[in-house]
Amino acid sequence: MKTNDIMARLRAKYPGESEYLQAVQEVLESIEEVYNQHPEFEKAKIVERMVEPDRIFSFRVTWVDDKGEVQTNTGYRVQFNSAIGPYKGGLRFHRAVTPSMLKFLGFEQTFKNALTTLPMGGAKGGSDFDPKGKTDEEIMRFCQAFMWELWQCIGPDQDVPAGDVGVGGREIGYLYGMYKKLARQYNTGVLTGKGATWGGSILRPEATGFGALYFTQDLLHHAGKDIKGCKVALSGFGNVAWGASTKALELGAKVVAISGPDGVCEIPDGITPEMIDYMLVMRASNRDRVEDMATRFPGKARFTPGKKAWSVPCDIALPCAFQNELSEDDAKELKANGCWCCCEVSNMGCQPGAIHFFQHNGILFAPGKAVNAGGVATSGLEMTQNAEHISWSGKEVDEKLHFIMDNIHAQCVKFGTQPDGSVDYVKGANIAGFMKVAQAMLEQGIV
Ligand code: 2IT
Repeated sequence: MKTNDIMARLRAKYPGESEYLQAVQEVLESIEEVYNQHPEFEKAKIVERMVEPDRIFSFRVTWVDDKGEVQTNTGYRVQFNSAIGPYKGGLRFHRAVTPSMLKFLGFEQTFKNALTTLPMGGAKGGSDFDPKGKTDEEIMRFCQAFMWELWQCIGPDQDVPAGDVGVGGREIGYLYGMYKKLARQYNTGVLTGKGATWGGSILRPEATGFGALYFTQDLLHHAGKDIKGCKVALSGFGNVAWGASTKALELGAKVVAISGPDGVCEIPDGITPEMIDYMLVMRASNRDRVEDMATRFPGKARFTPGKKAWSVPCDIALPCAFQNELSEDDAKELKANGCWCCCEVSNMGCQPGAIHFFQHNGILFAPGKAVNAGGVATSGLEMTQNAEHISWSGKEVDEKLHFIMDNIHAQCVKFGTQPDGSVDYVKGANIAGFMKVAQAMLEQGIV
């Protein structure tokens, strides 16, 4: 297998699918050497099969807004790979959603889910629906119309969607309500991220952020460092940023910046629990503005329009928002301001130039598919609870989540340790995830 040849073919076949091509290239570069030591992979054309989604559903979603006007969006579900379990992955509602974006996310999800050690294949879905400025009623009608098309593609042992950007507990509720009506079954295992009183797992909302901080702690310990007293800059103010801030505070770190599409809020004395709670209000408002934090907490949070979180001096950077949100220039600015660690919490949050810069300038870096896997891992735990018709306590879920994150860190160390003793977490995560999926595909024959 030669990465360059495969990439040339994919570029010709899928021109313009930049996010998808970027994600594939990163994985292929990481695994090429190991892959070529396995002639049985080459014979079964594992890579050629793995980079193509199993199937993509695309559908029209028509709904009526509050003014009575008819609106049409496009919905998708990319079922990427089912070698190690039923399709599993979130739904993203965002104006910029394209098939390329969902293909990259489904591809990443396949390896991430393998890292969790739970039996889940990879998928992603969503719509170019823009939640910004929408009312609660509009969100509900859109979710209902979306599920009307999606419901026959999913099922507890077939494909289990969850949340992602623009899809949280509220949206999962509306989606589930409509699913139940159409399927005429109380099939809780069909979606994860449900409310705690109707089949949801305790701690699923916190899990991505908590897991990311457990992983960060492991990475720091491995490097002989401690998170206590560290200054953390993070992007976003949604579900992931909320969970990450909560755990960062609990572990004794200080969150000095959060950000949004409108700019950055600098918080010199560190974020408080009250401010963390307010993130939930900001998310539910659909205003998509981080400036609201500074308006609500004048004197504590200082808003600067047009700036990113990466302009604020910190020890640890945690991208928690969107793909490619941290550029090479941002990486250089972070370093110049004293940052020495970046754990990617968003999927593919760092541009390739930024990762290259971190890795060649002594900055500890770990990729999203390892760092953020606690979210989908806890979705897997939700599926188990649903299948058994039971509900675990927060303590039980947290212990399992922590164990899974420690295990993912250990897999990265196992497959990513370099001759000089340092750990290449990108390589480690990609090889560990790839080997598991590849082996399963091999054992299941040419399908
Ligand atoms: O990117 C992700 O891992 C998620 N959005 C969570 C997916 C899930 O099925 O919980």
